[in-house]
Amino acid sequence: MSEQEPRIAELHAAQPGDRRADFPALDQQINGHSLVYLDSAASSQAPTAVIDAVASYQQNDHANVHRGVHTLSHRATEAYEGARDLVKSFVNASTRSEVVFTRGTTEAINLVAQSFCRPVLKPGDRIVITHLEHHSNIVPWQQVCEQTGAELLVASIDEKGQINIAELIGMLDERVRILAIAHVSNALGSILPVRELVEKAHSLDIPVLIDGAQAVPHMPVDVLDLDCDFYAFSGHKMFGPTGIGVLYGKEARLESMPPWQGGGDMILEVSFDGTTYNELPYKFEAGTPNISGAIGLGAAVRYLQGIGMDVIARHEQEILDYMTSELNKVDGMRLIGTADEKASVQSFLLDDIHPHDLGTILDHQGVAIRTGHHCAMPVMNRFGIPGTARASLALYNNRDDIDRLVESLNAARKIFS
Ligand code: 7TS
Repeated sequence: MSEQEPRIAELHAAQPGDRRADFPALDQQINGHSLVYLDSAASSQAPTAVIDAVASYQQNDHANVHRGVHTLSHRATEAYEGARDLVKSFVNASTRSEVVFTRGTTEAINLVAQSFCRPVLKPGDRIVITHLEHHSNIVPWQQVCEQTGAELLVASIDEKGQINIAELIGMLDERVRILAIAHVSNALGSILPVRELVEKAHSLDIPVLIDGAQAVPHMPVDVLDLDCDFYAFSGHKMFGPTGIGVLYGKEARLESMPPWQGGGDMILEVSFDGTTYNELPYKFEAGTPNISGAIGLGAAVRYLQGIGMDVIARHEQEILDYMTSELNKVDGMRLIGTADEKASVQSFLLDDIHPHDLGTILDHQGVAIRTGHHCAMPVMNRFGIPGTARASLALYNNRDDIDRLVESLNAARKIFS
């Protein structure tokens, strides 16, 4: 064997798709069939590296952070803050103080709505979003508009599920206090031209929040390059634990914001005459944080960096293209979400089979998809449908998974014909 060969073998083993063995939950039978997991947009499975990191912390190092002089507290603090450093490098933030741990994307967006927007919004001000947002990037803005008298403007989408960019840009003027947009739509898979939109918004001094929940697990994300003011994402969609997520915010923006929640850890000094607040990012992390969740998220970041986000994006694009062409061959198929730029998600309807019935039949064959409105009811209204079936991909999916999906869809057609 030449010296080259083991290295080539190693590189080959590192390709996504072959990574199924890293994810113990994928190795099981569901209703007598090997599991095909196509619901990663809702929540992805965790690799052994993440499961072990969380277990090792719980077994050996658990204590509260930032407050103990004893060894376990030091270890817990080091691991928790180490995870912040990993996230910082993963999204290319400028400093670790720009990485705020939250419960997830939802909490991150609520934090911005309540701390960044609410104190300054007044009647006549505007917030701009798009028609394809997840409820998490709609409802917090509706609430803050109700609280302040500001107005919510919604940029429309076309039949393919692409935003009408000219219309959106036309909405941006001196009345707009924030533009809040998804990076990737969870219901349609459309990739939004976020960099271009940030540039346009910034030329009018409008800050931009990007909901990156469906982007971060699937493609390289560089917040410095995007130049966005805020970027939100969730650990459980990127192979980490639930209950942990991140708000990235530009330091100057975060500095200018009052704390959102009060309690331990977010203060420097408390007396009944008044309280002074801690520095960033702790100002926004009141109470004992999700320590094991952050450590698991750090392990997920390490895992993703070990493969490379470029490699993952290329792999998923290939599987997505294959899935699209194979689904198009199924009689009675109607794809919902056919944007030119897409990632990782395909919604569809099959004949007039109710999506829930379809999901149940697929589950009987070991194929896990999500059905319903996907927390994007306005998208469903736009297409005049109550819901869809949705197959969503992650780095561990391969062509065999798509073949199994198509087989089970054809079997479902037979049952209903
Ligand atoms: N934003 C987007 C684009 C999402 O896809 C989701 C979750 C959220 C925000 C909320 O994330 P959380 O972690 O705070 O709950 N999307 C989905 C989904 O598509 N199916 O289940 C959850």
